[in-house]
Amino acid sequence: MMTINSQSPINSLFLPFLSIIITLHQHHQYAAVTALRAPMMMGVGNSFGRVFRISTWGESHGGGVGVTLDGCPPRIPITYEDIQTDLDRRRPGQSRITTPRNEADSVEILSGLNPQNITLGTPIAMLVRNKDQRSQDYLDNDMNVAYRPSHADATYDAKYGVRAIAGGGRSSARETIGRVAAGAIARKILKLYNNIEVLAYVSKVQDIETTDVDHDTFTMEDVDANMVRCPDPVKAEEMLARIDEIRKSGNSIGGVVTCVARNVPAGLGSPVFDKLEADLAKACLSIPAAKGFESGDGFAGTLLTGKDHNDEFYIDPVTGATRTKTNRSGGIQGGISNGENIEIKVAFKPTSTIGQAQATVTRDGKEVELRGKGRHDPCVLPRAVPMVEAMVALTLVDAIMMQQAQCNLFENSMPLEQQPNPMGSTAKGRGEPGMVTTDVGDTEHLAAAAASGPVSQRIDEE
Ligand SMILES: *[C@@H]1O[C@H](CO)[C@@H](O)[C@H](O)[C@H]1NC(C)=O
Ligand SMILES: CC(=O)N[C@H]1CO[C@H](CO)[C@@H](O)[C@@H]1O
Repeated sequence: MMTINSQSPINSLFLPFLSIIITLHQHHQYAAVTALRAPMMMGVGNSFGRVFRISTWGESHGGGVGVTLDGCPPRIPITYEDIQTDLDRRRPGQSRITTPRNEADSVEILSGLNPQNITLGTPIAMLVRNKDQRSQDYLDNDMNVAYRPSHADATYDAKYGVRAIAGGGRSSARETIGRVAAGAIARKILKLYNNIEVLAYVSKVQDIETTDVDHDTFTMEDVDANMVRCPDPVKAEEMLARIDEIRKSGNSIGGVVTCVARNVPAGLGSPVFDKLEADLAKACLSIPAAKGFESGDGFAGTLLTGKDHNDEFYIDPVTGATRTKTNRSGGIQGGISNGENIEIKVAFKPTSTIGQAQATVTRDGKEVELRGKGRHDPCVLPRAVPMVEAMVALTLVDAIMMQQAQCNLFENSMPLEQQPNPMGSTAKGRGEPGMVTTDVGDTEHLAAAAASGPVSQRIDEE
C-alpha cells in the first residue's frame, strides 16, 4: 500500500493545489481521488463564474475585504470612479435607513491595470480596508457565545467548528464589496459590448408594492432619487414610512428587488444545467438574506393558462427581427436569452439581527435571551439593489464569453437565407412584417394573414 499524503515531500510542494491518495490494494490498482482542488479555486464556495471568474475574500471585522477577478478581457479602460460609484451605492451609513457603521469603502486596485488604467487581461485584485469596526459591540455582550437567531452563527459553527464571531465574518453583507467591485467592471464591459444596461430597484417592501415602473425607460437616477431606491416616488414614500416605523421599534423587514437587463443579445445561456435563469438564480441566491428568485412572471405565471401566458412572436416592423409581443418569459426561453429585456425578482428576508430580545442558545448548549446591540440595517433592500445588479452583470459577462468561446469560434458560413432570422430588441433581422402588432395597425397584412388561416404543424412531444 502506497499513500501520498500531506506528510510526503511531493505533496508538501503541491498541497495548496492538489491532494491525491493513490492506493495499491490486493493486486488491484485503483486511485482514490479524495480531494482535488484546482489551482484557480481559492476555496470552496468563494468563487463564481466560469471564464469571467471572481473569488472574494475577507471578514467583516478583519483587515479588509476584496476580490480577485480573473478572465477579464484585455484593453478595457477602467476608472476608479466606475468602481467607487457602485461601492458608494452599497456602502453602510449612506442614509438613516441603513446601518450606521461608517465606512468610506474606498477601493484600492492592486493589479491588472497598466499605468493608463487599461485592463491587462491579468488578474485584477481590489481591496477595501475595514476601518470603523467595533468588535466591542460583540465582545461586551453575549453575542460571542450566543447564536443570533436566523443568522449564520450556528450553522457556521456546525460546519467549521470555529467562526469569526465579530460581525458574522464572511456571512456579513460586507463580503459583497468584492462582488460589487467586480460587478462594476462587468457593467462597463456590458455597456461597451452591446450597450447592455443592468438596472435594479426595490419593487416591494413587506406588502407595499409598485407595479408602475416602465422597464424600457427607467434610469439609475430615477432609482437613486430616494433612499429606498424605488423609482415610483409615491410608493417610495410609503415604503420609507414603513421602514422608519420598523427601525424605531428595533425590528426589521424584507421585500423584493426587481432587476432588468436591457439590450441583451439572443443566444446566451447553455442547456441543460447551465440555463441562463439557473445561473442567474444561483448568482442572486448567493447574496446575503436572499430567499427567493423569480424569472419573468415567476410564481404569478402559474395562475395563467398557456394561451394567456405564451409570448406570441412577431416580426419587428422597423428592424425585421423576431420579437415577442409580451415578455412573460422575462427574456429567457429554453434557458437561453431571446433578446428581450431580462426580468428577474429576488426576495430578501427581514434582516436577522434585530434590537429586541429573542430566545436562543449558547455555543455550549445553554438556553439564553439575546438582544442584538451591534449596528445593523432595519431593511437590507436599498443596499441590495447594487448587489443584485452586480451578480446579474457578472453572470451576463460570463455567459457572453462562454457564447463567444463555443458558438462564435467559426463564423456561420451557411448562406444568409438558410440562417435563422435574428432575434431581439437590438438585432437587425431579414424578416418582413407578417401578422403585425396592433400598435402598427397594418390592416392589409392582418387581413391577408387572417384570410390564409392558421398554419397547421404536426406536433408529437413526449
Ligand atoms: C489611473 O487611476 C488612478 C487611480 O484612480 C489615478 O490616480 C490615475 O491618475 C489614473 N491614471 C490615468 C493615466 O488616468
Ligand atoms: C409585458 C412586458 O413586460 N413587456 C416587456 C417585455 O420586454 C419588452 C422589451 O424587451 C418590453 O418592451 C415590454 O414592455
